[in-house]
Amino acid sequence: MIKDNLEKIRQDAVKKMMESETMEALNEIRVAYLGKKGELTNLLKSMKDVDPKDRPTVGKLVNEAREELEKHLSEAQARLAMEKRRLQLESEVIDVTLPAKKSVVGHPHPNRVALDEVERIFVGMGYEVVEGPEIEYDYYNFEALNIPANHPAKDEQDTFYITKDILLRTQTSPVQVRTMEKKKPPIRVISPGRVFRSDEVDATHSPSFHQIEGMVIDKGITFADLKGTLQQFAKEMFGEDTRVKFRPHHFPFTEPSAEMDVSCFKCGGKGCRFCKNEGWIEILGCGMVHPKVLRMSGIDPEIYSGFAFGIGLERIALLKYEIDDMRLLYENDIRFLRQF
Ligand code: 2U9
Repeated sequence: MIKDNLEKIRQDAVKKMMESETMEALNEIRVAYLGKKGELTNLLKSMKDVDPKDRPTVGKLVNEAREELEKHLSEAQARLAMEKRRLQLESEVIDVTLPAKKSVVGHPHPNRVALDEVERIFVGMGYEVVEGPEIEYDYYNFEALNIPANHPAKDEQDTFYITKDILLRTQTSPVQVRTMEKKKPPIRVISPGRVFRSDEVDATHSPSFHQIEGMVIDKGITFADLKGTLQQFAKEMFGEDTRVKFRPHHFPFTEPSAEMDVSCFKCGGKGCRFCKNEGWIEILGCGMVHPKVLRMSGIDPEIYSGFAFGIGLERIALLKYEIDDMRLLYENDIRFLRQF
């Protein structure tokens, strides 16, 4: 009787193991037949009903059945593991003949392209590129530059103040002031960077834009050095035939001060739509560093003199690449950027 039961259990278990399709199902079969409360264990418990003289034989048969089931179990486990691996490999198959996906790469911003060009020109003349903080003390942004307390630029409507003494720099000049405090002349630096002014956004204004300022301090520097340097810059930046013209101007930090125009690089100076028929395009402001500015930063104006200039980077980029709205420079639409 028990032998018949055993044979039936063995046959059923082997059949189920061979037919099992998942590891989970196989595990359930293992528990059902070989587990603590499984069929084979139950059968052993019923040994008490077997005639004692038959018990060794029956016990041996049960053990043999257990060994056989365990063998089938591990075979089924190996079969299912292989099947799982096969399905995984099948799903991960790569068709190496398919064309590769195009990776989306960015493009240098027109500001970056223009700045690279300006830096290349001045580094070529022996200038060092220096940078400084965008959050500045009122002292470095205004006072050290001879901008008095009642100057319109200091108005809260034009400058972003963080506290009474701390602000977002409105120009990169503080970098040159810090350079003068640290280094002895000769000094030849350009300082590109982001500046902030409380302006409404339109085609030519933004509350955050970029400047490149430059400064040279040494013994015997004159306005002729300023003119020669900026003329050479204009030629390299806008073409060998470019002419320059200086108009008197006023800045608190330079004396004398000027604005520099370049001959229109579209029409050569004859007058066109691009230069609004003027033949000239305003490019930068400049001047001889004010003696008070030199003295405040620890440089003796009786021994040294220097010139400085300031260029609006966006203005240069807009002109050079004939872009008519500054807002396009801040949208970072890759279709726009790719044109430059
Ligand atoms: C120090 C002394 C003098 C920097 C200068 C200008 C003239 C100038 C404008 C250009 C366009 C600002 O972005 S813009 O609106 N800048 O016209 N900047 S001279 O003079 C300095 C700088 C530092 C110590």
